[in-house]
Amino acid sequence: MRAELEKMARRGALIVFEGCDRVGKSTQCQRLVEALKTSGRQAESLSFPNRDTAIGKLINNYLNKKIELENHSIHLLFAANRWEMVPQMEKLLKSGTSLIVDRYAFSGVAYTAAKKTAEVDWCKWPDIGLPTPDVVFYLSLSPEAAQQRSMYGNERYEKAEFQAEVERQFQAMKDESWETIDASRSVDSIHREVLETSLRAIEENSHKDILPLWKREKLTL
Ligand code: Z5A
Ligand code: MG
Repeated sequence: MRAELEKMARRGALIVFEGCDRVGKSTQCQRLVEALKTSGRQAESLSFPNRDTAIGKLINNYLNKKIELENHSIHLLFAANRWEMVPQMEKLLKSGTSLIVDRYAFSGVAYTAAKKTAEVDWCKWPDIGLPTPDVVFYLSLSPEAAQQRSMYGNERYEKAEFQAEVERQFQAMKDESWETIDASRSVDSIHREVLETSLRAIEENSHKDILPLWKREKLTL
């Protein structure tokens, strides 16, 4: 009976993949969800921007250069696109489903801050209070290597110089929940490392509260 109750109270882990363009985030998200499901665990994937919602469609048009939006405005839309998914995310996590998330608030900050039109703390503000990830896999790859990968260069931010600044912004946000992964390795080799760390994160966090992201008092505004 007690074991049964404990099992019911277990929450899923929030696992995020971050990094510059074409570093292999979506590939690894897909592999991880498949592996977790195959092992009998509950897992779902989620990606940001979520281009299916009304806000996401606006973001998609911006990324595909069909519309222009002022830098602060598009930043707030990316944040709104995450907030609109929070009720569903919390429901799934509480029900014991781990969420494998392809880009999150860190992308939001890194890409806007790289434009140099808004301060980092201003960029963080709209995402304060989102569920904090249990682990962030930061896939690291040189812009030159990323450019060799297919489909690079079609969307708004896919320029090597800009990507180098985005990388600097990501590096400045790292904390103890981040695992830096050398993304120049094979898909299988990265997957093995990611799976091992994810299984540990699922186990270690299953009875912990989901904390809010970023501390308001640490921001200087
Ligand atoms: N953005 C923002 O500004 N603010 C925000 O808040 C958020 C996002 C959330 C669209 O994101 C843009 O939105 C993005 C940031 C900005 N910038 N731009 N442009 P997106 O996530 O939708 O972008 P995407 O089109 O999916 O690209 P991506 O995510 O950068 O790619 P990826 O997911 O990292 O890579 P992949 O699709 O898994 O792999 C790329 C290719 O490499 C593919 O052919 C794979 O087969 C290959 N690959 C993957 N792994 C390997 C390894 N290990 N070796 C060799 N080849 C590999
Ligand atoms: Mg992707």
